[in-house]
Amino acid sequence: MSTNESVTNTPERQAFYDKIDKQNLTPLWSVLGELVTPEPRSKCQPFIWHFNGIRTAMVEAGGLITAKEAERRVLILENPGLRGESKITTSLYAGVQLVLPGEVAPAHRHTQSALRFVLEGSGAHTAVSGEKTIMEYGDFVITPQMAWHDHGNETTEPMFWLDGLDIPLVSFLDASFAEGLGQDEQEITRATGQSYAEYGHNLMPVGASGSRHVSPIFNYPYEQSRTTLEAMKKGGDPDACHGWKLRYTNPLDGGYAMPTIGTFIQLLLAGSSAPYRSTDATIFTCVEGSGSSQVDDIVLEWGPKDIFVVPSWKSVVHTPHTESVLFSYSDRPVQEKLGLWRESRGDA
Ligand code: GTQ
Repeated sequence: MSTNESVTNTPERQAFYDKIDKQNLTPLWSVLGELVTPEPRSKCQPFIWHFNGIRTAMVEAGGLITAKEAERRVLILENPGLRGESKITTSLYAGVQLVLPGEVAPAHRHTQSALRFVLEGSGAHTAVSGEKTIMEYGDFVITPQMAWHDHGNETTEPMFWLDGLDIPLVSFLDASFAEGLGQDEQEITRATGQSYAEYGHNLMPVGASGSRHVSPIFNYPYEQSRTTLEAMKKGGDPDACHGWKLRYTNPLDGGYAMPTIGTFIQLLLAGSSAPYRSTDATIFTCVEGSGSSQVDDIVLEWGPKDIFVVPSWKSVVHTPHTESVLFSYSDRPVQEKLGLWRESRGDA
């Protein structure tokens, strides 16, 4: 199919366009080339936020507003190509949240799904559907859609984490519902760690009938992820593009842990990976190590807790300076469900 970039205008055509405009009609041939592009054409840009800069701003925010007043004290990471839209990629949101010692972020729930990836602090908690989980560096925590959740910090250190939500996806579909509980903290009805005890060890309660949309595990501890990566490293050669890369799964069906957001953790050795691109724009954060990632001709230099974006269909080459661990998330489960996801390895 031709991609109709430039249909010439004539006075007759323009007069026709102006006339039908009053009927809320518009000619496809003027816009076809922009609508149906030969390849993804995204406003999303490759970009990196260094944690130090975010942290300084967050600490300043901590002096300006409490978690309670803000409801969530978060600074949104806005992609420079998508300013004003509260998006880090076209379909996903990212923010960094701070909960100071003694604070509570009050209980609410919404149709948007959230992930937390812990960047700094140890021992603060989030409560989800009646169960608390204690959060440690590198833990991946899920807040399923419409699950009541509140966050608290009973430690003496501030707690920072990366929030990843499907806010743009849900608003694209006009499917946002939200409500507050009307009290700071929800009632706790289950023991801390209960979900992981029941579902996190290759066993599950017989007759379990949880939602298959989302994993019944809501904290995937880093200690476990790291151990698995190390075992993979001992067990075989790395993938040329990804090193040793793991997908977080829902133990009920082996699918993604969350319905709308795919989450991954990978171990890369020093040296350059083979070029890779895929249609799921991906948000990365470095857990251990340091290095650079080249996206087209832009070089993003990262160290621990830095957060960077690789847009859809842009080729990326990772070059860790030392052995490194990256956590990442994207809308891949959605694209796969819709038959849209594509990847290409190497220079193809
Ligand atoms: O912690 O519930 O970054 O509702 C944005 C919206 C965090 C949360 C965000 C939210 C939350």
